Formats: sequence, C-alpha cells, structure tokens
Amino acid sequence: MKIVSAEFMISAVSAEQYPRASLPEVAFVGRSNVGKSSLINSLLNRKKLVKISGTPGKTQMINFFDVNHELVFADLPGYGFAKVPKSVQKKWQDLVEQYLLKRDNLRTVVLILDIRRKPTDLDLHMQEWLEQYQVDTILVATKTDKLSQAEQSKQLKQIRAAFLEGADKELVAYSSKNQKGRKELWKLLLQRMADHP
Ligand SMILES: Nc1nc2c(ncn2[C@@H]2O[C@H](COP(=O)(O)OP(=O)(O)O)[C@@H](O)[C@H]2O)c(=O)[nH]1
Ligand SMILES: [Mg+2]
Repeated sequence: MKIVSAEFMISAVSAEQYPRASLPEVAFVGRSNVGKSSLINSLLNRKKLVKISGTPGKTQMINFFDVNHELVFADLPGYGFAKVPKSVQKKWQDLVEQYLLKRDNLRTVVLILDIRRKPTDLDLHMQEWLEQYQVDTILVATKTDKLSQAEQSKQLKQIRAAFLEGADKELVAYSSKNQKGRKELWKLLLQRMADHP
C-alpha cells in the first residue's frame, strides 16, 4: 500500500465525537505498551504520527487517522496496565464496547500481541468480546526482531494454541523496527476492505 497521506482526524471520548462513518475503518487494540502506536506508524510509514507513549494507559480516547482518504485507522486505548482504579477500567470498557457495538463502518480489528509473551487473560477476553460482537479480527504478534527465528516459531505456536484452536483466523508476525510482516498485514487489510465495499 502506497501511503500518500496519513492525517490525524480527532480524539474521541464518546460516540458523538467519532468522525463520519463514510470510509471503511480498521481498529487497533492491545495491551498497553504492546507496540500498538509503533505498529500503526509502521503501517503508515510515519515515524511519529502516533505518539509512542511514555505513560502507558494514560489515554482513554479513540484516536482516528485518515489514510489516503480511503480508509480510517482507529487507535483504541490500551488495556491491562497495572494499578488503575476500577472507575478507569469501567470507562475503558464503556468506550471500547460502545465503539465495537456501534461503529457500522468497522471492517476489522487488529488485535496486537507481544510475540515474547504468553497471551494474558485480558487478551483472550478481548478476543471473546470481538467474537461475541462478530467483529472480524486479525491477530498480530509484534516485536519479532527481539527473538531468534526458532524462538519466534515457538512463541507463534503458543499464541496459535491459546487463540485459534483450529479456527482459521489470521496471525501475522510483525516488527515495527524492521517492517517484517508489513506487506502481509496490508494485504489482509486491503482484502477486508475489498470484501465489504
Ligand atoms: N524492538 C522493538 N520495539 C518495539 C516494537 N514495537 C514497539 N516497540 C517499543 O515498545 C515500546 C512501546 O511501544 P508503543 O508503540 O508506544 O506501544 P503502545 O503503548 O502499545 O502504543 C516502545 O519503547 C517502542 O519503541 C518492535 O516491533 N520492535
Ligand atoms: Mg500507544
């Protein structure tokens, strides 16, 4: 995918603030600090369009980005950061749940995992939610540059076992550092866009 333009649109804390749902949309979600912002920047060939955060879990907003005036990326707030009050967790849940339920132009959700870690209960819970709301999901295991090939294979197996259980969901190995998997992920995203014009 040739990125001609990639522009920040708006940060939304409620549905009234979402941009018009006139373009197909891809949402990105994952544990806080998993590498979500870096992945979006990598897909868009931008270094700092999305801030690489120093304070994980601080943002409880959905950030929307226009890509080539053809599609929209929605950066959902990260989950699973340590020691947040219940009220903040509840806010996160309401924000994300409302988005997943109501966003008609949502085509697919990219659920991001750290290839070095075993999926957490929160990751699995997220996946169950997506299934429950019948949202198409692509799994991405990022930070592959931190492991050897052999270690990557081992970890991918573990992730597959935890999530897929025979289902033919996609799992892409990615690195925002060396762009591994970028082509493959774009291909899948564009397929999703084409499947539901
Ligand atoms: N080596 C390596 N580091 C990464 C990769 N992706 C993210 N990081 C680092 O992981 C940290 C968290 O990344 P960020 O994109 O802010 O995560 P977010 O909280 O999920 O948005 C930062 O220090 C990034 O530089 C990757 O693919 N490879
Ligand atoms: Mg981030």
